[in-house]
Amino acid sequence: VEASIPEPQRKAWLEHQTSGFKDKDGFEKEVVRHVETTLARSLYNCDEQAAYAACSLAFRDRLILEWNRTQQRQTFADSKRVYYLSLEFLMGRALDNAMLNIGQKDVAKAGLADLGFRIEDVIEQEHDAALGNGGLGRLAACFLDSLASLNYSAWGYGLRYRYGIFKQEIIDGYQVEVPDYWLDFNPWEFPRHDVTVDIQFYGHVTKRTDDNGKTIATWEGGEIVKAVAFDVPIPGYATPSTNNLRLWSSKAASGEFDFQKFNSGDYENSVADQQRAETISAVLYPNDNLDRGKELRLKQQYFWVAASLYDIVRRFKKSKRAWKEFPDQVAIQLNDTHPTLAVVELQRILVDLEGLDWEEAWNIVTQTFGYTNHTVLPEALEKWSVPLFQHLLPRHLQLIYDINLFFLQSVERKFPKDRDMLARVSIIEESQPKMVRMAHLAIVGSHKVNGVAELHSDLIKTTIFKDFVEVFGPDKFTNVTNGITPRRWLHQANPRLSELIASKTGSLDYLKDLTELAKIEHYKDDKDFRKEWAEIKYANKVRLSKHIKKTTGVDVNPSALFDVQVKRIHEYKRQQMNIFGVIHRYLTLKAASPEERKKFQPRVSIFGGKAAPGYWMAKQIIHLINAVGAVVNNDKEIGDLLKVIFLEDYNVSKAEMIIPASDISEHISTAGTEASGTSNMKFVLNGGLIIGTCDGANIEITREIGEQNIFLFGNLAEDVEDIRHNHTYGSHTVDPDLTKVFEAIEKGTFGEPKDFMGMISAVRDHGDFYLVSDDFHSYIETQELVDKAYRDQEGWVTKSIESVARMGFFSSDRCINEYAEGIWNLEPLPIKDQK
Ligand code: BZD
Repeated sequence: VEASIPEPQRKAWLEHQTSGFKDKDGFEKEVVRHVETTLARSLYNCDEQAAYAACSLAFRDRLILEWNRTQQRQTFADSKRVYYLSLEFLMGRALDNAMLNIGQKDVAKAGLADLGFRIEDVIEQEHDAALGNGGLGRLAACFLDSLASLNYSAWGYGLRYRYGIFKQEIIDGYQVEVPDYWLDFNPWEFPRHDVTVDIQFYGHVTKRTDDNGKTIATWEGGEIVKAVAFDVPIPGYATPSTNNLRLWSSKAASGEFDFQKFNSGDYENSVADQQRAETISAVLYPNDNLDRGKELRLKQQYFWVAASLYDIVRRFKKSKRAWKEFPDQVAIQLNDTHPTLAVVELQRILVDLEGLDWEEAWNIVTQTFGYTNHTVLPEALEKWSVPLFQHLLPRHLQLIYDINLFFLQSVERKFPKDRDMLARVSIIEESQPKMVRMAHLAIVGSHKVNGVAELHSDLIKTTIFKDFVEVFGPDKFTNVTNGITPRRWLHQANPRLSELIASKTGSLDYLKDLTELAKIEHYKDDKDFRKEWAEIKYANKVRLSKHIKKTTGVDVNPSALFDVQVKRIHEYKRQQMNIFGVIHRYLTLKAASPEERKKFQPRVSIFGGKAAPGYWMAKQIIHLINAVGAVVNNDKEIGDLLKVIFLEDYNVSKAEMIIPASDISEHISTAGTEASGTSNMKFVLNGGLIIGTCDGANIEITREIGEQNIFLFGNLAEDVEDIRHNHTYGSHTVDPDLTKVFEAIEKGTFGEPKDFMGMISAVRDHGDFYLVSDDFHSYIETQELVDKAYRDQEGWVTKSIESVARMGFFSSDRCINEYAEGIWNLEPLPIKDQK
């Protein structure tokens, strides 16, 4: 890189490379400079917001240098890159992470203290980057962290939503959605007004035959929208590698409103085109695990996919390589089916624009893509209506039909006369209207398909994608169990625990190789170690208690058992079972004598999570939790024995505070429904135990940490189908304890019973699809075991330490290495001056 800098600029360049802050004083100087010049504020009205801004800008300056160098290094190396296409990146805050990864948090802490600020308060000023719904979006963020930390050449591609996931307010016990406008001040993005792509929609296709008899298709007309790139630097931990996340923002192609319309007095219409274009990247769809088939969503998908592919192909073409080398230079991972149009778009580029033969193009396409599935829930599997496709993307629909034709011909050769098989695997569903099945397209267009935990990867092979295993053979299907980044989810979220661990493992190196955690198991009987372990958990609970007091007004006792369920509200995740369990506990306490009550283990039941705005049942669940809290928390007879808290607006930064404060967390989905779960890993890594079903990654967590360290209950995935069948065709009786809970609700114990009848009748009258009643008894019994285990504090601490020590497998570094080896065929790019 250095050698390519022209001589006149070389000296200045070299000086610039070492500029920035080396120590506390250097850092302060930079902060003051940014306050006074960049922010144009005077130091005597520098509040915490300004300190956050200046501190971020100071670190950003450092980051940019490493970022430029990394990009140059990757370009010069000219080796393979992976592109992670995700409609969601749930990044959370950036400053703390930047300080950690640049390795100068201590300097910043001391410098900010000199200037009169506490670093924690400064960090708190940052607005979360919340461009995601839940697990899928947060997984993408953990992956970017690992890709950079492991020195892989990797880019993320996404959409730059003007509004991220809505902010949740709880008003009178109900969820209210407030828009999340997060771009007021965002120092972590860089607009690239020179990097734009024109994206076409609508129009029509004409076909002609050239001199060689080849059919040439041309997509013409329609409308053009401009995609503008915004880049976000992604620093790695303990490495100078800083990768790029490129987010696309939509703009009217003209860039301006229509002057002609404006001058002729048609003011309103002059801005309408511009607004219509900007609508594409305006807002994140707030549904998780639900496909609603809206036109704007399909527009978002094509807009983002087409811009990203244009960018990727443009970069490849600069290398002047032959097309057949494309898959040696480029791997593209599809985060669920949302980017599946990329398969069709690449085929279109190769065939229509670059003139390759169909076969050659299709080989390139399938070698390039990998597809990750995150759900088996039928309502989440994406389908688009053929008429909508025809209207919005006419050429793509033709290509899909051709892809399907060739695919079905190959199936027919393998399974002659099996018409049913053809209908089942077809990319087109023969319904009214016809639908494009995106998962089928993703499978056909990729060389590997993976699930996100062992059980889930087995389930996709035996249920939703069973026929494809027959068609392609089992090797196309694989498992990569999810992971989480220990940098954010241990070191940043729980600095005292991280320090304690480092004091025993010898250094913070375990953050780069999480299996090093095993070393702390030697200290599980060490008195001082155990004492500090318990003290740290207590301190984290005190911190959360203060937050609870501040935000809800409720006093909770930090010595009580903290029972936490924080995740998106969904029937399959069964928050309803949890709150029914809480009601059961309340009724039991009320029925007990004062003497008996003393024997009960005090508990704080903590809930948090957003409901999709149109998900009526999820909103009812939130309402019931709040209604129960209002009664229980004000019941003098109960006092500290039971508190029920709903924490408003659960997000990444709140997770960083809540997770380290948990004693027991709930991962209680109906077996076979939660693909993996990732918060389960975060809780255990922070010394909390879990109560859960045999679902998703709970199973592998159990295998790693040992059955004695987890509270499993409930029916198994393999039995769910039969049980459901029985609900419908056999006799279905509701569990007697649950019946008592329903009676209490129907009596009006928690307010207007009709507000909660949906939840009751789902179990009693509508087949109890999620097996709440079937699992209730075993759930209650297991909760009693939790109480008992918690009363033995020494035994509990042992479980906690053993569990953390055995969590090495669940690092997203392990997970990314598995993708790199098994799917992308990608090696890290070695760095000479690695820290
Ligand atoms: O993906 C989640 C699964 O439910 C979890 O079990 C799993 O751990 C994570 C990561 O693999 N899926 C989602 O979060 N899905 C969505 O958010 C989503 C969003 C839009 C459309 C469909 C699904």
